[in-house]
Amino acid sequence: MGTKYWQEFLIPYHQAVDEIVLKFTSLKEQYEKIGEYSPIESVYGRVKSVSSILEKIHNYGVDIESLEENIQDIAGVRIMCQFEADIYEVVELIKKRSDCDMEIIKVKDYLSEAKASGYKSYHLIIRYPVFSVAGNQTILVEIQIRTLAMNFWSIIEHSLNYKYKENIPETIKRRLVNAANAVNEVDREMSSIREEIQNAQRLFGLKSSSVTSIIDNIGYLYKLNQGEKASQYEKIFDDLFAQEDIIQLILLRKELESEVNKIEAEV
Ligand code: 0O2
Repeated sequence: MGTKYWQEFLIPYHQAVDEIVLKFTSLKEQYEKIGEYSPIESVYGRVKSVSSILEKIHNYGVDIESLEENIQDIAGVRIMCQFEADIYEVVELIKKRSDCDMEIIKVKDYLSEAKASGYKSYHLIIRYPVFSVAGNQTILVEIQIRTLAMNFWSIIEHSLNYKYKENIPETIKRRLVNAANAVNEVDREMSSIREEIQNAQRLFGLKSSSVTSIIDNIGYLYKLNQGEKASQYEKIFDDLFAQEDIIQLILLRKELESEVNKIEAEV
């Protein structure tokens, strides 16, 4: 099978990965827009290289005719979360669209039970519809969901696998398991202060959106020839911003919004 075969074969896989990455990234942005905490921290996607596919065909004795059903991670999407609890929220988000575009056909839970290597992650194999130049078809996509800390460990461990071709020396294996335990400890510790961290993140998000709204509305007041009012608000804003008084900034935002609404109604 030549280059052209593989290029054409992989078209729907590239499309699926691009679409799914976009869908999850846009969900993350929507959470941010409405000032809610997002269980999705970042999203990454890749299509398996032809060389890795051939390696798998060789290692597992996969029949080329059944390639699409038997190699289930040709299209792969990885979702990173800040906290372990977020992983389950992301799984729920995917379950909700099971009748729509992401039908879950297999669950591999390496969270409740890590692999012997120390690897932790939650995997879902989904069936995803693709409409490409090749026509309409459904393909399998592997979604890996893990915390940032688990991702850090697994990227390094994976790169060692490349170096040692799965013959990682025992001493390094043991140290990797120790490192995996340390990573779990970090996740546990972070989870125990999850609420405080999330409150701080929410407050920071509110501050940022309030400042944007205040500055926009002061500019708008100038445009509406309300220069005196605008400069009064500007002064109040400068003082509150210097004092880092987030609560008063949020109240100022509300006051300015209703002031602008009132003036617009009068015009
Ligand atoms: P790549 O480069 O990410 O594509 P399979 O591994 O698909 O033959 P299996 O073992 O049933 O079959 O699937 P599993 O265990 O769910 O593994 C699928 C993917 O999970 C792997 O893909 C890795 O990305 C990741 N993974 C699984 N175990 C480990 C591990 O011990 N360490 C790390 N770092 N990642 C792991 P590939 O094809 O190995 O690699």
